[in-house]
This record gives sequence, C-alpha cells and structure tokens, in this order.
Amino acid sequence: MRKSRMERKTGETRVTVSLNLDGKGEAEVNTGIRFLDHLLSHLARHGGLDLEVRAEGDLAHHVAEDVMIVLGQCLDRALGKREGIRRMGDAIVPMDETLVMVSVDLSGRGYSSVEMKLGSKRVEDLEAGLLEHLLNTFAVNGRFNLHVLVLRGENDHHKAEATFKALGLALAEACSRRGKGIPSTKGVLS
Ligand SMILES: [Mn+2]
Repeated sequence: MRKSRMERKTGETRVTVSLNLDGKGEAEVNTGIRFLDHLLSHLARHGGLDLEVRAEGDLAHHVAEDVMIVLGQCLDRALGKREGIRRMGDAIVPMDETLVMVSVDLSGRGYSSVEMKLGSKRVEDLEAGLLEHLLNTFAVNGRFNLHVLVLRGENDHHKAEATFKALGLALAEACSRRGKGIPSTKGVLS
C-alpha cells in the first residue's frame, strides 16, 4: 500500500493529512471550510484515494493554503521513487454546462498552469481567487506538472467541482501501476 501521513504546525495553523493512494475513495475531511471539504472529498472519491484531513487555524486563507501544502507533501511521500507508475494522466469532465480538462505529469517537478475563469468573488464559503493558488500549491508540493483548463461553463461551483473530479481521475491514472522501473529515460524523476 502506498500510504503517507504528514503534519504541519505553525503559528497560524495545525494540519494533519493521511493519504492512501490505493484506497477506496473514502474521505474524512474537516478543514472548517465546507466547500474545500466538498472539493477534497470529490478528489478522493474520483481518485480512489483514502484521505483524512484535519485542519484548524487563525484564518481560512492560511488553513486552505497549508492543507494543500501538506496534501502535496503526502502525495510526494506516498509515491516514493515513483517506480512503475504510468506517470501521466488526464481527464475531461463535464458538470452540466461546465466542461473541464485536467492533465498531470508526476514528473518530480512542480509546475502549474491553471485557468478556471471564475466570475465570482466567493464560491460558497471559499475565496474564489484562492482556488488557482491552492491548485498551484498542491502541484508544487506534490512535485507534479498540472494543467487545468475550464473549456466552457457558467457556474463557479460547477467549475470548481468538475476541476477536482477531473484532478482525481487524472491522478488515479497517473499513479496507476504499469510495469517496473522509473518511467523516465533519465532513470530518475526529479
Ligand atoms: Mn457540489
């Protein structure tokens, strides 16, 4: 089983994340930000990940950022040397009027290009402008390339939700096993 558990304690937040890449899609997420809990539950369900997140802190902004830092670190640790994985994964996911494309490469390098085209200042209880930053934080700390493109859509809840569902599917594909060895001609993913 590819599992990890990480903690982060700062003057601003306390965050604990447990991740099992070979799970059943079961999530227990309590960040105090209900929409973030909702999105991470979608990530777990569609990624086939078992995910436990406990977080508290001074401000929602700090908590959300730190959750994504620790989640990224957990992914990186659970993947180990990234041997025998497919490495790349992608998904195109609709939600009613919305259509989102997500593509990932578990390359060992953190990079993201995220274009969500959100029109509102808030999505439920989450600062809308924070979402692209949260995805970037996950990619950098998880050391993977992430591209997100909202191809069309109107509703910001749908755009965010379809993005996290697609991210789950893309990660599940990229983390899936296919043979032996490091999937790089360099012989190392870093
Ligand atoms: Mn929803």
